[in-house]
Amino acid sequence: MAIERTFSIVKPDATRRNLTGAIVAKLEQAGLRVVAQKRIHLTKAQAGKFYEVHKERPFYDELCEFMSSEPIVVQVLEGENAIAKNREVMGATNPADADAGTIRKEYALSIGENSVHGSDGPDTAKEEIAYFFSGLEIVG
Ligand code: DAT
Ligand code: MG
Repeated sequence: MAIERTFSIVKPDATRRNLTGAIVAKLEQAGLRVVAQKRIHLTKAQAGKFYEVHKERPFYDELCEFMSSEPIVVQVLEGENAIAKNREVMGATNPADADAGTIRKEYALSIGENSVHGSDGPDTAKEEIAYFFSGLEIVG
């Protein structure tokens, strides 16, 4: 398996509780390298564009409100099989279903306030990285 890059977010519920370092530690322990990282505060419109794929879902408005409520930390992660590995360390969307030891099992507050985002495939990883980072900001 080749070295891959994926896109990750430490969400507002986690930045608010000072969990950025704890989450990065779990990502690093899983063999993922942080090759770009910055703290930003999205507008609701920017969050809406990022989550556009979910715009017909009943939770879309609440999701965009939440993601723009407080600062987030956006990251590019690199490693072997990085997309699947990151999804594994994150755990299931609903923390009630997440495996022990995953980020969401340990830190998520609810299905909505679930501490982290991770790209779900190679195409979305590429798009999401390009939405937040320029090539010069990614240092592998
Ligand atoms: P994931 O973040 O695991 O890729 P997703 O892409 O299906 O999950 O959904 C994006 C985000 O939307 C998710 O992290 C939290 C929110 N969400 C998903 N399902 C929800 C629901 N049933 N109620 C409230 N928020 C939900
Ligand atoms: Mg998703």
